[in-house]
Amino acid sequence: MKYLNYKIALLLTCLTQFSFAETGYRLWLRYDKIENQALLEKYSSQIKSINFEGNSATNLVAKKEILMAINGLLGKQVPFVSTNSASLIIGTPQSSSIIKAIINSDDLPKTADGFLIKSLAFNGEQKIMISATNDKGVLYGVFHFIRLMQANIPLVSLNISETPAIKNRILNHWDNLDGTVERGYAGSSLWEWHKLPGFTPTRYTDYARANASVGINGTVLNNVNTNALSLTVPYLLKTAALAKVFRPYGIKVYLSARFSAPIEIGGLKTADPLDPQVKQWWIDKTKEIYQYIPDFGGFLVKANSEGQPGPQNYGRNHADGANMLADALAPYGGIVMWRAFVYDDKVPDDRAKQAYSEFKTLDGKFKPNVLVQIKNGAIDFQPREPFHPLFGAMPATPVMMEFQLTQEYLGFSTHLAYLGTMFKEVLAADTYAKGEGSTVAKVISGKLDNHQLTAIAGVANIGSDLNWCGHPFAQANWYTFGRLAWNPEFSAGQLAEEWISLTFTNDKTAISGIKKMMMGSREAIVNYMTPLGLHHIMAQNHHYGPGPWVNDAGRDDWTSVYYHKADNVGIGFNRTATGSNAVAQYFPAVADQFGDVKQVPQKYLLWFHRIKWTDKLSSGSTLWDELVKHYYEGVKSVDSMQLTWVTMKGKIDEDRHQEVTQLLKIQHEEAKWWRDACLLYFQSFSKLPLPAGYEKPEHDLTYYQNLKFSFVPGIKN
Ligand code: BDP
Repeated sequence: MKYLNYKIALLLTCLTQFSFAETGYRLWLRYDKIENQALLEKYSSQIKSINFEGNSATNLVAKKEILMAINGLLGKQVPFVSTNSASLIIGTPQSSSIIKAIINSDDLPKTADGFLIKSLAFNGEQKIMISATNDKGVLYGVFHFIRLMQANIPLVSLNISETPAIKNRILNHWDNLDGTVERGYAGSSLWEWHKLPGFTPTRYTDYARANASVGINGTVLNNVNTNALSLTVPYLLKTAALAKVFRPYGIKVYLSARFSAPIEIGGLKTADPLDPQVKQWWIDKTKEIYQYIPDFGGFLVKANSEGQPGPQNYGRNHADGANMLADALAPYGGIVMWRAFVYDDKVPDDRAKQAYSEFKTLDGKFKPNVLVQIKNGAIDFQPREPFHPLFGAMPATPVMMEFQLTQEYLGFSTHLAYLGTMFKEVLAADTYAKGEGSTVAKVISGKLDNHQLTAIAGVANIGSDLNWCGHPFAQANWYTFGRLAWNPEFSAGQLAEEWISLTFTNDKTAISGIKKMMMGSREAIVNYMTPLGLHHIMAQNHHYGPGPWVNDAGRDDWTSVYYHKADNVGIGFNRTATGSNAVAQYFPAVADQFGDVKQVPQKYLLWFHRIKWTDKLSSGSTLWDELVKHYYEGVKSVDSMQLTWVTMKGKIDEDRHQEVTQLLKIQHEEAKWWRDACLLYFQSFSKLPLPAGYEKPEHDLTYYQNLKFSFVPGIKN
């Protein structure tokens, strides 16, 4: 008997441990029972029953979610009732007679997808109502309400009215049809093309839930370096199967379109956008797509960039190419997202200037359903870049933002990098396009130039890893991207807190410690990788680790020496009037600041200026000493993150605590690697010593230069 009891106890332990293992799979949608007893009782007394009328597919998934969340958070079954005695009432005035009776529909947000959560008294009873003008708005309201409960916010005097600032909030998957993910560090592609359309595992629904919960309403399924096969019928059927899973969650699918598809899969001799046969091919193809996917979102296009085909192959311009696709999509309400990430090795101009030079003159030439998709900075998702000069420079064209969530240049999924601070730095940047206050956020939300068509994209960091994003903290970037796409005015700190409380804990000290780590994390990376405006000094091709010495990469603008220009005198890219004059692409107030070595923010110094090693900076130190200081500070910040993380032991689950502990250790080693390799390399020009007090690099420069890596993720090896 004793033995049997022991066995049962062992089994129970195993079962509980297994079921409570925090793999990270649940993301921020963890609906564990609320620990704060007083709050639990309060919530339970406030939510005794739910009335949720309406039976659309979107209503059904919202019902499922609210039930799962409330039952989980309260640890008991809360019934759905059909009467107005319910304490939580959900729906639109169209779907719910009770909502219609208790709410003046003028009080609901007018913008589609907006919602209202309100405490009110009805028939002498206190109630909470979640309402909107459409079912998607209700779904967003439901997720918001769940978030309040997860974050343990008191449900009193609620009057939350929200509408999304940006209409199309889209993830860009750089997923290939063979299951690999370009610049993906979280396993392989989520899309099992081989098993589609027949097999649509729960994971696809969970992906849709996660997106909808933060307001993401679109997903581009395939890589911008695309394969025309995506547009063939077998693949359209697979795409349609995904679209079917995502549809109830308000998520549209889009595809990257290969410009030369009319040749590759259409049997035409040309892909010239002005050729009538080519135009007709796209019209027919688009019609076919809508037959399979009636709410298809549209096309994303990378053209004439890094070897991809495009209109310029035929002597046409980007507007010609985009407009041809726009015409094909227009009858169905589809959009074209035409990327501005173009640069040409045959153009001898500074790469940072090329997108602007190419697109500025096309302003006003695009059809109304075209958006120009612009990366946050003019080079390429570097740890820090000044905002792209095209923002504000194309007032007659809807322009959208492209952020990169996958950390191609920020330590892959090994380094803890909270990108909320980076997103905000760019969104809050002032373009001065129409005087002070013309922020990038205002440009992309259409407010500055009065555009109705608005969008924002994030290159996804999601893969088949059990925890979706590789690093437990990388999930925060998916979360924050969605939340900022909904409202760019949210602060990075507020969103970090929100994510921590939903993902890890509601313990106040733990939240503030983890938040501190997150808020400083991106700056730490900038410091140990590319301080003071340095950029593009990573290893070639796979981009893993430092490579400031890269000087032969097939084309100059793929080397590092092109960007830092270090020599015995100094370092930095002169982009002022005496150099490439890239500063002139900004509006005068910005150009004057960036172009003046005395006024330029130190974080952009070497982006715009060439400085002598021994020149004194505003801090009073020489450039060399300042550079050294930043590199060492970067590593020190990782030390502090590690110290803080130790204090989280016991405050959060052991599983993820251990994972992050291990990852921080690797990050620390890699931060030192970046620091030592870069400083030794730059020292070979400056010939200056490390100031006293700094620990010496572990190896010599040759050691770092000779490091070789195989099978680095994110590229085709
Ligand atoms: C670069 C990536 C490359 C992408 C390219 C793009 O290294 O893999 O294809 O951006 O955005 O950052 O098209």
